[in-house]
Amino acid sequence: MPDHELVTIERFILRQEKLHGGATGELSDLLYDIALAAKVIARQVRAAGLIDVLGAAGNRNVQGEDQQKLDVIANDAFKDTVGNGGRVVVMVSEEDDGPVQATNAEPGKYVLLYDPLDGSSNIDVNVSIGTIFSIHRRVSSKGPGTMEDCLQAGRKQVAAGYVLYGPSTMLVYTAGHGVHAFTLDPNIGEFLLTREDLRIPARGKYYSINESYWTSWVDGGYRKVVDAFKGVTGKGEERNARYIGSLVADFHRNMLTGGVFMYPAEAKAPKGKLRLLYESAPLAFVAEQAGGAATDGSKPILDIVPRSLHERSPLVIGSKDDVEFITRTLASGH
Ligand code: AHM
Ligand code: MG
Repeated sequence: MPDHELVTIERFILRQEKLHGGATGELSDLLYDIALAAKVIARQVRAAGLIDVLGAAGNRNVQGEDQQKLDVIANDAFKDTVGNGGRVVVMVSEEDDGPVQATNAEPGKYVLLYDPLDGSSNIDVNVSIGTIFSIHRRVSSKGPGTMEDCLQAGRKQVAAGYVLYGPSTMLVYTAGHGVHAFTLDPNIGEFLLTREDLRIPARGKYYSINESYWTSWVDGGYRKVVDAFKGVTGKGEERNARYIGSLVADFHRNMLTGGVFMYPAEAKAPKGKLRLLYESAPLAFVAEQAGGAATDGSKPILDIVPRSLHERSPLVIGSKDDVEFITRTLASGH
């Protein structure tokens, strides 16, 4: 791409479709719809301190209207854009108990699984938050989407990505041909290509883990890992620490600088905290496409076959060498 060429996400997706062939354009349309939802959410997030979107849902504002929490607003933005865009048959959201069927008379062939606004503890304190999305092809042949459509292994994803609402809004996605990043230019309202074929460094600069769970990690091997990263073991594995507590922000930083994020099982969350279908699996697809790796501690995240919509899994994700080091350390006993 010449230095001065401005490539919008629409143009880029169209080019990718031509390059990789066989596409009907439906996936491209779905990705545009997701980009539109991201713009709607970004607009709300930007105004979060100004309008009554902060705080708990269920309150009434002075006009007597129901106030909505930002994550409810974000979920609705997806339903309004993607839910009736004609490309999906069914959607699964962190915010909804069960699957939500598309509202079109003729639904599309894709399944969308998403976390509309992740990092809830950071929403009210003006710290970066994100959206995560995962796309599968439906496996049922007709009618409403089924549980079988929703419960597919991560390896079967056709596309996945995230949106980071930080100092600028970024959308990062893969459709199985590398990872590409776009930055929202708020003046023209377009996502512009800013990084093509993003690669995560093999060895990271940072490790990210909530160390306050140190005594309650179910697998004590994580204490060995963190000791190594702190230099306690003296084996040259020292890293710097960064933990925002916003998965998308922690993951994105590690993607750019190299690093590894861990959320192990702990006493109060025996399968970890993060949800497989719309948090761990999509980021695992992005990580692998960028040359990184993701595991639950013993097997690749993308190989796990989910049994329920909101299933959780431990997560170790990021730079390949670091994920391998952690897997080896966990396997070596302690
Ligand atoms: P959420 O889906 O309720 O927002 O929780 C997920 C978030 C992640 O963004 C983050 O990595 C994690 O929770 C932080 O959890 P903890 O505060 O236990 O470290
Ligand atoms: Mg979440």
